[in-house]
Amino acid sequence: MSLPADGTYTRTCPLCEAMCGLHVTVADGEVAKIRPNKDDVWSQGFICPKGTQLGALHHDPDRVRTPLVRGDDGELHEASWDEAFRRCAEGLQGLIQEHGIGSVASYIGNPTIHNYSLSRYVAAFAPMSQLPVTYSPGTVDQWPKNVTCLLMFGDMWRFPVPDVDRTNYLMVMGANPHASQGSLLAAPDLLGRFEKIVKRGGEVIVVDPRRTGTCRSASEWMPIRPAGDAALMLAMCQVLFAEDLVDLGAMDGRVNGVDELRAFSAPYTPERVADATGIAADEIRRLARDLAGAERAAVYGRIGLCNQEFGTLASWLVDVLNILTGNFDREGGAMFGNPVAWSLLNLPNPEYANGVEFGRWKSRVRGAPEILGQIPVSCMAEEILTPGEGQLRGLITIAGNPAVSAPRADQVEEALEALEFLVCIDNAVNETTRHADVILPGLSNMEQAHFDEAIWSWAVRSAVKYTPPLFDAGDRPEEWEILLTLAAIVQGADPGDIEVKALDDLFYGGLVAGLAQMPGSPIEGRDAGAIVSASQGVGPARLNDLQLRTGRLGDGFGANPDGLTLDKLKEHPNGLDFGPMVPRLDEVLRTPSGKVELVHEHITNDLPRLDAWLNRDQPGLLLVSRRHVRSNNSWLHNVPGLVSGRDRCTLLIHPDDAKQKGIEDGKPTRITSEVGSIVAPAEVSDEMMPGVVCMPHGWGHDRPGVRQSTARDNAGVCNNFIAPGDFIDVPSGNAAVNGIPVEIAPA
Ligand SMILES: Nc1nc2c(c(=O)[nH]1)N[C@H]1C(S)=C(S)[C@@H](COP(=O)(O)OP(=O)(O)OC[C@H]3O[C@@H](n4cnc5c(=O)[nH]c(N)nc54)[C@H](O)[C@@H]3O)O[C@H]1N2
Ligand SMILES: Nc1nc2c(c(=O)[nH]1)N[C@H]1C(S)=C(S)[C@@H](COP(=O)(O)OP(=O)(O)OC[C@H]3O[C@@H](n4cnc5c(=O)[nH]c(N)nc54)[C@H](O)[C@@H]3O)O[C@H]1N2
Ligand code: SF4
Ligand SMILES: [Mo]
Repeated sequence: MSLPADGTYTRTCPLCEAMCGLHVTVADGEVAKIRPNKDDVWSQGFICPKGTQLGALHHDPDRVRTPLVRGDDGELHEASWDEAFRRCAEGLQGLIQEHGIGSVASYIGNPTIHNYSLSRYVAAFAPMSQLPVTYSPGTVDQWPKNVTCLLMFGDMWRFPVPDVDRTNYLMVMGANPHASQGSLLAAPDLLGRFEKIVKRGGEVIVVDPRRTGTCRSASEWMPIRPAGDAALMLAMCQVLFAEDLVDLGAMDGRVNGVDELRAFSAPYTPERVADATGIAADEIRRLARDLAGAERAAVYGRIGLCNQEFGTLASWLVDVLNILTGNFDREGGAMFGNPVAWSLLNLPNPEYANGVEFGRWKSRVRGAPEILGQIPVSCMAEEILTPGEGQLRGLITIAGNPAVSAPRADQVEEALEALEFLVCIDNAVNETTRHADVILPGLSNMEQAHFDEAIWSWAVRSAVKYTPPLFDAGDRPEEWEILLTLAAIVQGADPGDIEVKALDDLFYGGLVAGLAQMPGSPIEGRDAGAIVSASQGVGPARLNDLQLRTGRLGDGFGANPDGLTLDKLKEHPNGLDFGPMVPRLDEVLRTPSGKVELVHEHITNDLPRLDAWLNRDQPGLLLVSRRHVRSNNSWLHNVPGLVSGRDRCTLLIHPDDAKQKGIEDGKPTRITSEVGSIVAPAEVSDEMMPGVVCMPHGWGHDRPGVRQSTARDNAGVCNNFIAPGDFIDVPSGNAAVNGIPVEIAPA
């Protein structure tokens, strides 16, 4: 293996949607420092503390570089790739022969979307392996938004994005870019962009039970009781209709359901929802009037609106408000991103060619309906632990850590231990992978290329950039090769006979042929054979080139000779920028009616549940989650530079609540939900609204067998041990990990 020469290299950070440009300086074959790349056309010198630590991640002595296989002694030992794949074949094929293919499932984790190989090749793994069930943290994340975008616009992965650079009024609901750096909203230095809104005389209102760091860059904090958002926004709709403030603007004639919406929202007067939301009626009226009155406005909602009890209603109402106030698909409002390379996620889904259907099958144990092809991840443990026909016995995790990230993580632990066979494609021996029979490590980010597959679809500007690999990975396989090999193994192949290149040709050829025949695809009607033979490279690079060349600025394989190709893009290490978002609803819309569907019964059928919530006695304390800029879900706590300083895994509690419960700052505190209890140090702070307490997720690393020394020393506790698995947003099946009723006491 050759080491990179000393020098400074241009890269893109893969950790979050900000996609920051970096300058990585290498000395003596090691990353010596990482600085922001001021010339990056997209991030222009912005960076956060995580980006500077990618070298530590690459050089992490605990990072798994060689496959690990469980030996007769019960321990994980290094093994050759041949041996590891042979063990996968024995384990998986044995289960499938005896119990059928339904006895094995996959779990596809969050880093997948940020990884050059995985983001493009999970699309190959699913059809080629034919595993019937896929779990993902999507159902603890954005599933409600996927449901509403599919029903309203006809594409579950096409999210309206607030045009933060040109708006004058922004409502930020259930999002904390101070920590997350933006989500389903790609824009580096989002807080700087918020500050500019305020500076140009506009307003940024943060609606959140916690006065987050984002509030410092905003003009106003509007505290809200957890799960109150749907009621708040329905009341805002009621005001808009009652005061004749509805003005569709450019959406006039392009929307179905305005009258139905008027009727649905009529009962939700501000007075009716004030107590439950914790927001006074006149404040709700003010919000509605200001939103309608602003010259350019946008409402933006994120995970606090999704992984809560009314995730679908809330996610829906965000776009409803943008539409009713004439702020949809226009500058300064909510718009669709305009990617230069198309994403596999945005291809038309043939399953919904004749309309969207939910509940086409149900989970075995709980009877949970399939929603968008998945059942809630909170079903996974019970499917493993409940004996009987159809029991789940084998699992393949791909870049995921459900033993920390999923609700009832304690039960997930038990279930992973009970599995007959567990394969993990992962670079760490952590809470999940410590249960594995085989761990197949991917390359580090610096050993592979980078070009975000999907995130540009919800970016505030139309930009594009490519990063080549920096470190040589030797003859270790890339993750797309691992995925194709595993898919073939699941299908019964002998590992010795698997030819990855042939499988890749099969996948690529099939994809291109399918797209050429697919109405509305980027290459509809083109000669598939000609495109395949003119394509270059293998694996994700070939696909990446296709996505770029057949994208809106691509060379179209000859149709537009001056257009972009991956090779041409490589000549621009700082990327290319093609300007801000543009109105493009007509290109994006894929509903059967050809109009935006403002109202859909799958969504509005959930209103009685909201009514029951409005009528019920509000319980005592409610637990919500938070993120921190120096964490990334569960997997950056092994980087010393990111866990130094004071303990971040604390229970935030308002001084009044602390006093009432006898809780002292810094003291161990017991937090108990209906399913369990954990202990964490209290952090008394008036940044919480009274009645709401807050814990970060992603912690709890001191479990036997975890081989992450720094994370073990900074273990924290796992808040998902007390997140009930059956507390969900019904229309999407998404977990509600915010708004959990809890009791608090000194420990
Ligand atoms: N540094 C860092 N960045 C990340 C991540 C990370 O772990 N660390 N994770 C990445 C991932 S996977 C995601 S999905 C994104 C998420 O990105 P964001 O959506 O910005 O997520 P959070 O920072 O958790 O902010 C959610 C906010 O919702 C609030 N909230 C909770 N319940 C409610 C409620 O009922 N109503 C309202 N209005 N607000 C509520 C919380 O108090 C919190 O401030 O971040 C990504 N970026
Ligand atoms: N209580 C609560 N729970 C939550 C949330 C919350 O807000 N509150 N947020 C939810 C959200 S939004 C999400 S996205 C999920 C995250 O849920 P998961 O995706 O299950 O968890 P991560 O912590 O992101 O785990 C990532 C795993 O991928 C591995 N990994 C990292 N990079 C790579 C790579 O390049 N290749 C491979 N093969 N492996 C890699 C890491 O070692 C780790 O094991 O958590 C959810 N859980
Ligand atoms: S904000 Fe931080 S983690 Fe996100 S891409 Fe930029 S440097 Fe990386
Ligand atoms: Mo997420």
